[in-house]
Amino acid sequence: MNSLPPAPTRPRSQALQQRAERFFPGGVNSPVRAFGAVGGAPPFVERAEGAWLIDADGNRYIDYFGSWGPMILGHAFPPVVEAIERAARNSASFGASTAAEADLAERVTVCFPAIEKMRFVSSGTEATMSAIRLARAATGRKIIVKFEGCYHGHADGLLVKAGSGVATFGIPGSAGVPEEIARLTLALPYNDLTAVEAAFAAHPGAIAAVILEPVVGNAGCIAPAPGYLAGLRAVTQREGALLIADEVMTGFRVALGGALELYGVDADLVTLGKIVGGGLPVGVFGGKRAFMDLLAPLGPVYQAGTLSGNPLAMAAGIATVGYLQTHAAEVYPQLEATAKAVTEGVAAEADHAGVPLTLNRVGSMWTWFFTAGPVTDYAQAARSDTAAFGRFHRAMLEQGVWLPPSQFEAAFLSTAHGAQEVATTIDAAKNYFSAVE
Ligand code: KE4
Repeated sequence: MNSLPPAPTRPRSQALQQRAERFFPGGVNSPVRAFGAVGGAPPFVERAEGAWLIDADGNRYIDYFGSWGPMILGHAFPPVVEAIERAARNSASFGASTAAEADLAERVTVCFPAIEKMRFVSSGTEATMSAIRLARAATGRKIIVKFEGCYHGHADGLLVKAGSGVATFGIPGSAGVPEEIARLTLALPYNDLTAVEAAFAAHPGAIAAVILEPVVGNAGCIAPAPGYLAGLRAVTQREGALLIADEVMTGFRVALGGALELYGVDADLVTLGKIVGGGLPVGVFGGKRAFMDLLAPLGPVYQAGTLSGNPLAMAAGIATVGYLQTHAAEVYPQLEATAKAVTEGVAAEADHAGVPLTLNRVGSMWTWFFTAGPVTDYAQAARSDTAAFGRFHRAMLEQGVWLPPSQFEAAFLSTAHGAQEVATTIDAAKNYFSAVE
């Protein structure tokens, strides 16, 4: 049994939370950080190194969300830190073109051949929002198809829930989203090609694009069913709609070339984020040259951004993607082996305790669903016992293992996670599940 850290005390985090609540709704700058889905008080992070987060009270945690994906090489990875430091000495931003933008773009297009041309933006939301505008311009159509459980950022047209019937229009998924905008989006069940066929039959010649997470991370991790991605590609090509692969989370994660490489499928437009910026704000939307050249200043589709292609973000992206490219042969097998060991080790402890748990994993992204499974779409994921997940999350955090604070999020690990982290995590799970037996 590995020695586990004593349960942490967090007086400074509590004081920082109170101060933060004076300035930010819920004390956070992104809702999931407030721990609303799991309960308990979120620690405030002061610094991080490798696989470990250190909070404001000096407590250490194994990090299994990695800034929600970007930190695939671990925190404060020296080549990335040094690249940012070097770039910062030349000023943080110019608002003019730099060589570094094409340096990163060259790497992106090698990894994602579907991306013949691209544009950098500063978030995944900007990337998907812009890709949808481009798809509507390219097709002259208005309707967008998305899938329940897939999250593509918080642009109005993507905060949409499924309507009453499969082919009926969406309803606002957030206050402030006008129903007129929600009605332009259809939200269909994932992994169901008949639902997609029905939508195209109900709206012939009106669907501009189908956007999806090729491996879902935002319902928890859900893999595409065999043939699903190829089926979507065939239907969209037949119907003259664009297929947008939202690889913000999966890009460089499930393979160097993302899900498109892993499953051998193509897409008309691809969005990237997270890892491509190495932890700094970068989003990418790109694809076939004919579509991308519709963008200003060449074409009629307007899109812009003050900090797009920011030199510090480019430096972090080049260092991160560059390292992944030159070390792919060992990085991805290592991530696979570490993720297999820790996820199956924890699942075995749950099984031994008779706790229903379904493990969905693709490479180094995964979710332990607290339900008997299978989990192949959002409706099945939603059957999970979220209270049980909350208890698990809090117990693991108390033992120095920081999981993503929601049943409906994917966990990630990095090249900095090794045998010690795996053993400590499994021991913490064993402690928890043996207590609930
Ligand atoms: P951002 O605007 O948060 O950079 O990216 C939006 C986005 C787009 N597409 C996919 C597939 C994504 O996963 C995301 C953002 N992911 C969430 C995590 N589930 C970000 C974490 C947060 O909202 O704080």
